Amino acid sequence: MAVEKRLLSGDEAIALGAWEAGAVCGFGYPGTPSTEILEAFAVLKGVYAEWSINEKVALEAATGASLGGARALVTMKHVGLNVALDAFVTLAYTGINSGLVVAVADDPGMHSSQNEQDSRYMGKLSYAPVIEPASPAEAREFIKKAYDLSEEFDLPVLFRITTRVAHSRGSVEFDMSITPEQHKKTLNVPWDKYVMMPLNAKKRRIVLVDKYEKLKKLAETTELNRIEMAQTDTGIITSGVAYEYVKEVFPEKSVLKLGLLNPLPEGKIREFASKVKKLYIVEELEPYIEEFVKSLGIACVGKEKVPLIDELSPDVLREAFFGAREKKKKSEVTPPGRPPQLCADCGHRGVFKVLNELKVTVAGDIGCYTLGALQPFSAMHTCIDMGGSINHAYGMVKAGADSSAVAAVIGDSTFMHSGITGIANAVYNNGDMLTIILDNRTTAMTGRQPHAAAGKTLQGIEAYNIDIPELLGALGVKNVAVVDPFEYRVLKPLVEEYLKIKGVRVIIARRECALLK
Ligand SMILES: Cc1ncc(C[n+]2csc(CCOP(=O)(O)OP(=O)(O)O)c2C)c(N)n1
Repeated sequence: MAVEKRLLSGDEAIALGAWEAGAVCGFGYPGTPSTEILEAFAVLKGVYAEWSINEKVALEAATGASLGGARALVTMKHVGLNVALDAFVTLAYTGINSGLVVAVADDPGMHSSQNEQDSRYMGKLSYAPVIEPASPAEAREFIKKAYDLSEEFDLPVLFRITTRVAHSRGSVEFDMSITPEQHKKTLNVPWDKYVMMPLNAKKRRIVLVDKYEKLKKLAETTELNRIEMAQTDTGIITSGVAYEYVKEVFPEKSVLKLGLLNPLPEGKIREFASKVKKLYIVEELEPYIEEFVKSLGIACVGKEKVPLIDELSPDVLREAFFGAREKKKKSEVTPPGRPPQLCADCGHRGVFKVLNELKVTVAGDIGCYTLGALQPFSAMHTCIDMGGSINHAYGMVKAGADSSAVAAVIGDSTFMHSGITGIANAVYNNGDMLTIILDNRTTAMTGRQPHAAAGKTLQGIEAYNIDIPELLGALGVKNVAVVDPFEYRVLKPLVEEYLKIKGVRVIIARRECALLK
């Protein structure tokens, strides 16, 4: 035994815990604050890890790995789970072979996300267990339990973290000299379990509901949920990082800390509620626990006091419970705001300069290039979901907008993630719009991860570099041009010309991300 203590982020602790639990395959798509989980997992001994092309592909590939007999880890941010949800919901019906855990990182406060959705509901929707740690140390410990639970109940498990758990560092004990537990099984795919035609799915739905009833019993006894009794005038039910804030702000109060968030433990909640005079629910984002507690007919105070919007912190709780005067004093000096900007040497700048000058209505997408919406470019008018831009521009023109004054912009990683289908749809349905692919040869925004058109895998292996112009040609796009966005004298007339052409046409503005060099 060579037990060490290190300061690890929650993301790193998840990677390590999964490895210790014998996960040997990891699949994911980058997305803050989840990205570092797979990056940390990819360098561990004896594992296979990849950036899949998107989150749905990652989950499906992990499903294959699980059926093939390997414990599998899947990583994504909360919005990625929307992309993978089609696969996830029915995977709960089929179940798994070897343990499968989906680590999903929510982003309360939207530090780097387009929405603030609460993934705990996805567990409820799909009947899958949801486990939530409060700290990096718990992340390592709980993910091992998640694998055991996955195999015990034959279900995929959602392992939900939030930004503060993912990115904060804490002391984590581990032993790198161990050989991870081996859980290797053999390929096992009985057709009546995995072919979800109605005949089988109807039976699997019954199995799923039955498993859920058993999970409810487990929720009452599992160590993942614990009561910490202290003063009984007030009791607080909480989970995740909110638990840490509760312990800091209300150190003398009784707490029910939930680590298993789906299903919730009715009996334990009733027991705790009966022991305290006044019950509060302190949770980030939605009133997920609160609604359940109220549905049991138990009086409690939750979102009337604890904000629904933005992340919590000890200060936010102090303000909510004791008023602004109790807030810890902040610095008197307010530093000036520093909105993010495209790097000085970023190729995206050339494209947005031209789009601004030509006064084009720009359907945008998600990546560094979303900054093209800000000054001095002010050349992006929509940005809703990954891969949406092409379809937004397509729909605008279908509704009557002038196709010579509209364009979609999309990054190369985003195009591979979910842009290809938009082009295929537009070609099929006689679309008429210009798309500009901002090809900087990397997934820059999330930290420069390689992707399917960038010639390298996550583990640094040379890979086939999917040729975007050839791909577009195969999809039936007749007009495709490749240009360096810093060649202003070439780019501007090219964009003018391509705005006027009819049909689906694509310009690839290719210049390597300045930070790659
Ligand atoms: C469904 C979903 N998955 C992941 C993310 C996280 N994310 C935001 S932008 C981005 C990719 C950006 O890469 P690219 O399109 O190449 O643009 P660049 O940042 O390089 O300009 C990712 C992975 C997200 N917002 N939504």
